[in-house]
Amino acid sequence: MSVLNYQERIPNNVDLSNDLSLQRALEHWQPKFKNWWQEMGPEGFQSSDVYLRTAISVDSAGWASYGKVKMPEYRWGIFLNDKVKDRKIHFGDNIGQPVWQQVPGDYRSILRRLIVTQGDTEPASVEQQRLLGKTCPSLFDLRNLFQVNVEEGRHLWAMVYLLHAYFGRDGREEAEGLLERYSGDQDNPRILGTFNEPITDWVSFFMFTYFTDRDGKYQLKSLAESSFDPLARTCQFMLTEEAHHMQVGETGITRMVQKSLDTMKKLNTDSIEAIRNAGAIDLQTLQKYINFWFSSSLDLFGSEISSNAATSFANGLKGRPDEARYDDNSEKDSIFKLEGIVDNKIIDQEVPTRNAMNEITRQAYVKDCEIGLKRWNRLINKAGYDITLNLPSTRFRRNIGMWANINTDPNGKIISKDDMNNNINDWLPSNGDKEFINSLMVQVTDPDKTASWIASPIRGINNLGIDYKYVDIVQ
Ligand code: BYC
Repeated sequence: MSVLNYQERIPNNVDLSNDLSLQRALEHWQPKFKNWWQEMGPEGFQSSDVYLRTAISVDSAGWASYGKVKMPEYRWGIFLNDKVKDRKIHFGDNIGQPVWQQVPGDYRSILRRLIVTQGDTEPASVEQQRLLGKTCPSLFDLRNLFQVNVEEGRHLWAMVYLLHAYFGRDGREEAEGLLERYSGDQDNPRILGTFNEPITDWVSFFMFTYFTDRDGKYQLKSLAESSFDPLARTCQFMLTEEAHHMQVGETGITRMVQKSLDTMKKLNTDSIEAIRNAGAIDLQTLQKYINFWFSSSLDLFGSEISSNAATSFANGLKGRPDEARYDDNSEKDSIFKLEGIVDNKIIDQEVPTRNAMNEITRQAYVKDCEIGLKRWNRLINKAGYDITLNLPSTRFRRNIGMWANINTDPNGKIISKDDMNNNINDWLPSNGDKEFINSLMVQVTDPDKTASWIASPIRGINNLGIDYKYVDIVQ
C-alpha cells in the first residue's frame, strides 16, 4: 500500500518529487486553483474552522483522518489507487493485452475529452453550491456541504494531474480552461447541462447529491474500468470519496420526508397548506424536486444510441460499471433491445450492444436510484399515509437523446405541448414552490438546533454527537 506524502507542497502518492517538470507545472497551476477556490468556493466561510476528513491512505479500510481545518488550507492532493500488477485490458477489442501506462496516440483526443468532461463537473458543482452556507439548516449540514465541496475540489486535482502528466501542452491548456468556464455563465458555461443549473436551496442540494453525484458514481465506475491505467486508478480512489456525497443526499432527503411525516402526524392532516404553514415541506413538493433532478441527471449519460460510446468501449477507454459482472466483455456482435421513438410512436428496436453503452449504464443508475425511493416509501407507509414518491419515466423532460424535446407526462405518456405547458407546474417546482422553499432557507448555526423543514440527523460525524460544533464560524 502506498503512503500519501503530505510533506510536499502538493500532497501525492505518485512520486511527484521525482518528476521535476511535472511538479513545476502543477505548482504553477496550484495558486490558480487556490484563487479560484477563494473567488468561486463557499462564500463567507474561508476563515472558519471546519471539521473535515482528509485522505491519509488509499486503503479503503482506514483512509481518512478528521480534524478542524480552514478550507483554503485543506491539503488537496493527487491520490491514485495502487497499481495492480500485470493488469490486463478486460473489455473491448484488445482484451488480454497489458493496460496502458501512457496514452496511445490514436486515442489521445477522445481520452482527453473524457477527462476534461469529467474534470469540468467537479469545480462546477462547487460553483453551483457556493452560496448555500448562508442558509444552512444546521452546523452538521454545513460541514457536510463543505466536505463535499473540498472533495470535489480534490477530484478536479485528480483530472488536472492526468492532463498535466499525460497530455503535454494541450493538457496544460485544458487544465487552465477548467478554471475559466463557470457554471451558468452565458458565454463560457460548464460542459454538461446539469452543471449549469443553479443550486440555491438545500432541497436542490440534497437532490443533487442523491441524483447527480450518483451519475458521478456510474461515470467514475465506467472510467475506473479504463485500459488507460492512471485514469482507472484515479477514478477508483475518487469513488471512495464519492460514497459520502451520495449518503449526504440520501440522508438529507430521508430527513425531509421524516419531518413532513412528523408534521402530518402532529397536525393530524395531510393538507399541503397546513404542512407548509408549520414550516415543513409537503411530499408533493419533494416529488417535484425529484422529477427535476432525476430527469436532469439522466441526460448526463448521453444519447441512448451513441457511436462515441461504442468507440470508447471498443477501444477499451470506457467500460460498463462493474464490467467483470458481464459474461461478454467484447460485445462485438451482440445486440441490445431498447425502446425507440419514430414519428411520435414508441417502437421496439435492436441496436449493436456497443452503441447502447450509455443506455446500459443509465439503466443500472436508475435501478440504484430506486433504492432510496423504496426506503422513503417504506417510511411513508409505516407512518400510515397512502402517498408514494416515484421516479418519473426516463422519457420525461429529456434534453439529450431520442426523448429530447418530446413532451411526455411523468409516466412517460406522450402528450401535446399544450398539455405539457398546462401541467408543468404540477410536475416540476413552480415559481410559487421555489418561493416557498426559499422562504424556509434561514441559516441555523446553534449546534443544538436544526431548521424547521428537516429532521435532525440521527448520528454525527466520526462518532461525534449531532450537537458537536462542526464549524467554528468566523465572519
Ligand atoms: N449535456 O453520443 P453522445 C460527476 C454531448 S458527474 C451537454 O450522446 P457521448 C459529478 C457529448 O459530449 C459525471 N452535452 O454521448 C457529480 C457529445 O458532444 P460532441 C461526469 C452532452 O459522447 C456531482 C454529443 O452530446 N462525468 O462526476 O457518449 C458533482 C453527443 O454525445 C450531454 C462524465 O460525464 C449533456 N448532458 O457522451 C460533481 C464522464 N450528453 O463530442 C461531479 C465523461 C452528451 O459531439 N464524459 N453531450 O461535441 C462522458 O463519458 C461522455 O462525454 C458523456 C456522454 C457522458 C457526456
